[in-house]
Amino acid sequence: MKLYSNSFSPNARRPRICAAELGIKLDIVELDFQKGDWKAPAYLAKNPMGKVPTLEDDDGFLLWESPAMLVYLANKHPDKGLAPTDARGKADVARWMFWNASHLESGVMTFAFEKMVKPQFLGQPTDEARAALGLADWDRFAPVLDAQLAGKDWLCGKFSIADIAVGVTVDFAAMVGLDVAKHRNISAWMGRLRERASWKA
Ligand SMILES: N[C@@H](CCC(=O)N[C@@H](CS)C(=O)NCC(=O)O)C(=O)O
Repeated sequence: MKLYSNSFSPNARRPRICAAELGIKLDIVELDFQKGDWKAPAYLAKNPMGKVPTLEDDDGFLLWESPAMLVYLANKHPDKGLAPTDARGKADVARWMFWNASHLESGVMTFAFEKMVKPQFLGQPTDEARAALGLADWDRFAPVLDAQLAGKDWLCGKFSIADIAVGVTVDFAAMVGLDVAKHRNISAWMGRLRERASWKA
């Protein structure tokens, strides 16, 4: 199975961590942003968004959107128990993955784009008003996650793809300077995630 990826991409970390949890070997195809690999016609034919990651299974099945990859990989290996099989368990995991993509990650990415990507990679100035919107989203949504994690080791009862989906976002939030440490339950949970062999790999 191939993963078109970039080593700086937080989104690409999701399928990489999940594959490591499942013992799947991924052939990583590193795309060079500077060379425009992501916008080349051959790549756009695999992923019309021109983004990473893209997963390509051995029979040519193509998938983009990292949370969908988590669902695909976990469902290919149901014996590993990374995704629940009952209706409520599935809905709970889906809830946190959709919540992350539409709320928490959206704010983190806005902040990261303004504070890191624009100045460091694009040579453009930060739009402080947009960065403040990202920060406001973080300040609004991180407490929801912190409350969910009170008294729990994992987001949805046992370790699942929801922890991978949301944990990658929180790791990235910390990297771009958002205050993760003040949220004690999130910090403890991130400590548990970072101890996993898949996370370290
Ligand atoms: N929702 C997508 C987001 C993918 C994404 O935005 N990837 C970034 C790298 S982390 C990218 O390729 N950016 C290049 C661009 O937007 O042109 C996913 O979860 O896979």
